[in-house]
Amino acid sequence: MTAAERIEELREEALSAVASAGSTSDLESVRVRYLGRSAELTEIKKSIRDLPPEDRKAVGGASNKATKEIEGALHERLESVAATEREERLRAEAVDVTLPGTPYLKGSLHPSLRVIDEVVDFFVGLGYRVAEGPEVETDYYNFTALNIPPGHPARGMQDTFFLDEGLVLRTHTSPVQIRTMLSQEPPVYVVCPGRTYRRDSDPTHTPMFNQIEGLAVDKGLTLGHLKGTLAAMARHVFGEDVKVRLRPSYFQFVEPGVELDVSCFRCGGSDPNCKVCRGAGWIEMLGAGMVDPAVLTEVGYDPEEYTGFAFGMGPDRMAMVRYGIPDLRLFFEGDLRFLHQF
Ligand code: FA5
Repeated sequence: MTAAERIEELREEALSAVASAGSTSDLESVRVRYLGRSAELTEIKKSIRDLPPEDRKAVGGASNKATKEIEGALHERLESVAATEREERLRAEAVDVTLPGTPYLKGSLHPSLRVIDEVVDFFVGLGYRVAEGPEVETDYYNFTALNIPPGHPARGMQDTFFLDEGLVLRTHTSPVQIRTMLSQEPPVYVVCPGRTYRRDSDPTHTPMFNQIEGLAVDKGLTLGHLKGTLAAMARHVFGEDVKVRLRPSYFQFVEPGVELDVSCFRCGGSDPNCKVCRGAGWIEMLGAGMVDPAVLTEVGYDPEEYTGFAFGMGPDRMAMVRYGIPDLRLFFEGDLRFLHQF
């Protein structure tokens, strides 16, 4: 076979290989095989100089022509194969931006926490400091220092969870009053939110519940200051139009003791069938009073020089009233269907 015939054979082979190549990498293999450094056609070109002079022109011309043709075919085929590959890739990577996104669960603040935040914010705005105390409390702070000595019947009124060795789960946030006064000199202005525990369980009582304690001790504080402060707080939490009233009450660690009612923020007393106040026109909100001089003496404050007022409220009950929730136990069951409503 002459060189020219072999070149023709290689040309045909290469062109048909190009035509049947289905991908850019197939085409690259075809290129290497027919035009690469050790391809047969390349070898033929390199050997031209060893041919007799009269043959050189014909073989040179034929090999150049074949090379150009194969290059042209490769180039053309590459364009169309690359375009197809690009289209396929784009189709595979396509994102339908109109599809709905993955839904995610949004958290929300617990109704009690909303009330706690509002009350605490209000007092912080007045210049009160936030104080905290332990939930496992000693008998001394929970009772004795609050003027409830061992054996006193007032202890029985709070259904206490007793722990070992004189420890209890605190039944109210009032022990934080004592801890605060023992740790600083007057004047004192603190609010103390926290969890409290009693052996109670019915629609308006749960074994764990929140309280917010407040304590102010300074020179010249009176019941008027207490009433004014709590009235402003009630307006902040329940709306500008609410009125407040004090009723006499009894707590061992205050004298006099009072309970504070707020006018029904739903009906203002005008609806005998009101679901919030049950027609009474008033809602009981918290216990309060002037700090008993015996308590001030116990922490080393001079009751001749200082007076104080204290109050303790149940933000869970306040949230029940505000959101019209009939059973307090719902608050602590962690049922998302309930919690997502807030
Ligand atoms: C006290 O606990 C007093 N320490 C409050 C106080 C502080 C009076 C300072 C004077 C001076 P009482 O037992 O009434 O008071 O509870 C206060 C509030 O806690 C109640 O009005 C109620 O809202 C809430 N509370 C009491 N027991 C429960 C319970 N088991 N579940 C939910 N809330 C409760």
